[in-house]
Amino acid sequence: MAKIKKITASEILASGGAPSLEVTVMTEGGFVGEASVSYGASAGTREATVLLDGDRTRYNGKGMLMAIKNINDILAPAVVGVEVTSQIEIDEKMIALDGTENKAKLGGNAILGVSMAVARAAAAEKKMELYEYLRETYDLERTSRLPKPMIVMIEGGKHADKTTDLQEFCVSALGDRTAAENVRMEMEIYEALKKILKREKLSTNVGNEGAFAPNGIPSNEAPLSYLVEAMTVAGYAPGVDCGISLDAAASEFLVDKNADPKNSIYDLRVENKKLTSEELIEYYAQWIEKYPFVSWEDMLSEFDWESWPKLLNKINGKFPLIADDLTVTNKNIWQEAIDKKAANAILIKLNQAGSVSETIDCCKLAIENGMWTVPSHRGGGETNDTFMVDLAVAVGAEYIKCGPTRGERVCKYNRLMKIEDQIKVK
Ligand code: 2PG
Ligand code: MG
Repeated sequence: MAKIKKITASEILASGGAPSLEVTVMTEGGFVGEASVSYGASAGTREATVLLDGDRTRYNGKGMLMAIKNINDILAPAVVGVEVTSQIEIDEKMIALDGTENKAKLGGNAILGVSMAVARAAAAEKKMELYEYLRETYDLERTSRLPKPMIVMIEGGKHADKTTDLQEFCVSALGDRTAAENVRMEMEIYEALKKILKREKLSTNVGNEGAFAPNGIPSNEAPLSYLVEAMTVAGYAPGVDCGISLDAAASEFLVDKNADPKNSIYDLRVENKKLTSEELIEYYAQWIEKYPFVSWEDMLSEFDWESWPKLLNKINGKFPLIADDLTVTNKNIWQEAIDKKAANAILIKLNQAGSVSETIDCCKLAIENGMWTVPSHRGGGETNDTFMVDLAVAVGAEYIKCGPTRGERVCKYNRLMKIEDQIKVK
């Protein structure tokens, strides 16, 4: 095959207006792979490090020149000359060069950028679509099922000002429509929701992820009834055609991250309530029978390990409990969560893991356990890269989570629909 000839990296702007990284890999045969890296606003503490310059005179310290230097001086010399299709070997080499638990030395952003761009260059070299190449490289089972959209419709928490405490209220498609029909359904619901928010005299401005972020929303429960109404008004049956997925991102409303997790207190600012873990579980539990849920995510903080199994029990198999900040796309932590029966589905973010191989290893663990994988966008700095969609198709993910508007979000659904068209033609 072909060896890697050249690697370049540069700063680009991510959706939040701060820099991210774009990496280009070129093979000796002249094939090119380009990738850019996203990062979160409500990041889990155990995620792979996003190496930032810290130089306050550039981008308020958020520049990525150090990560670029690490690519140029350390990663590129190690990877240039290696067969471009040796993805696993290349990832292992980069992880070893870093040598830390969380990629603190070279930066998860630097390693992941190279890892993704190598995969794209190899797919180009082999004249394969990225999802096909990933399937082949990681020996993933071929499934004809495409992931369904889990679209953030209302956002709060750290993704917007003065809205809900819970971070995301999503509509998730159900049933067996095509990807294009699922996308259409979701966007019709989004339009219906806009009218409902206007009627409620709430703003239809959007937050980080392009979802509505209405100020002065009366409670954390209000969006649930707005979503059910929007589904009905748009002509879809709640619980049949689509349902609700929540991501509380509860670590963000935990009062004291350093307190003993046994004494966790959660501050629901919108309702002026401070709740213990037990009380928070009861607060959520009232909603279980009332609304058509498809999944819940990070309803408790990433430190509150003891409470997760209690919530999972409470849900009692009605829908999956997804771990995001708790497991940070880390295979070992995910194994621990499975063993402790803390969660039974996992959110997947390439930049939490920091390499393509580790991300797919983590997905494989979910697949082996018959559990959902949900590849996701990031709230803080998303880019126009659509790798997460090809990843979702390759691993046979149940859903992809992303926002409903803004170019860096809709490109994900556009890629999904394109893949569907390609599959139809084949
Ligand atoms: C999440 C994500 C994406 P962030 O918590 O699931 O929606 O947010 O990227 O800010 O961590
Ligand atoms: Mg989350």
